Amino acid sequence: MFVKSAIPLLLLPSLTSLTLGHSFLEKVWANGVEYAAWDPNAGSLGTPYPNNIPSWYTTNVGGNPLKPVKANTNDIICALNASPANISIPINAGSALTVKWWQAGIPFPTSHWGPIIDYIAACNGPCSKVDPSSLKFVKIAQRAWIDNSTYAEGFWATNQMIASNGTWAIEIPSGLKAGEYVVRHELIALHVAFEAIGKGPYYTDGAEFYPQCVSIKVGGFGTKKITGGVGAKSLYRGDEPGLAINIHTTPNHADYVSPGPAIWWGA
Ligand SMILES: [Cu+2]
Repeated sequence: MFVKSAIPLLLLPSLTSLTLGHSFLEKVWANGVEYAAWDPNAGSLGTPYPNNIPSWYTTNVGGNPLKPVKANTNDIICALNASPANISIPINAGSALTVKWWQAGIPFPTSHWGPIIDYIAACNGPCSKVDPSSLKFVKIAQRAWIDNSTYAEGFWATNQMIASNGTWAIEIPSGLKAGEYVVRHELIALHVAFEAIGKGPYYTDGAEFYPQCVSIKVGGFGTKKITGGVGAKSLYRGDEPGLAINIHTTPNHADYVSPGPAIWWGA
């Protein structure tokens, strides 16, 4: 009994540092304008959600991951207890929405090898009023394994984002029809993805999902309309080949297949 109660105390320092090592968006850039992003840590200390931030509200203190068990819950849409941003920032179709991940002095842990995937969904009206579970997402970009350098697991998109000081550029599809959209930008960490091997869908452990949403407003005269998207709760099960995988056996993952749907025709 005494031994058992001592274990959580011994684990506490390492769990605390892991929590601080996860991440969320610090800044966003669109059409040359810099915006602050929502800081859930400040929120937990009483800072109210501002009215001039394009990244969605969440209560995800510490920027913690979602596990496969959450892949069919509302939290997978735009992070824990997310609700829409109050503003949608102007951006030209065909230009980049750039985001920056940052928490506690680093972008993200280098040990969290994995893909970076971007989705977009039409709000069909103001994104500030949208019901998150009504959003139908299409995939507009994905980058996963890059080469066999640097680590025993190879060099992945998350490593590239870290090497770029936490920044990542998301190209908004050229010719996209004018309107408001939610960009769902996501890191997936695979360092413990092996835990889900052979466990079936929505297992408690396995790959880690870090979704972040940003509301944008596209102008112009584009004609590409989003059709055929899926709700975020239908993107992943956790037992796909790209999510139930041991990445520690080789630095060569040239055969890696990113999870989720195919890239949208209009991207
Ligand atoms: Cu982690």
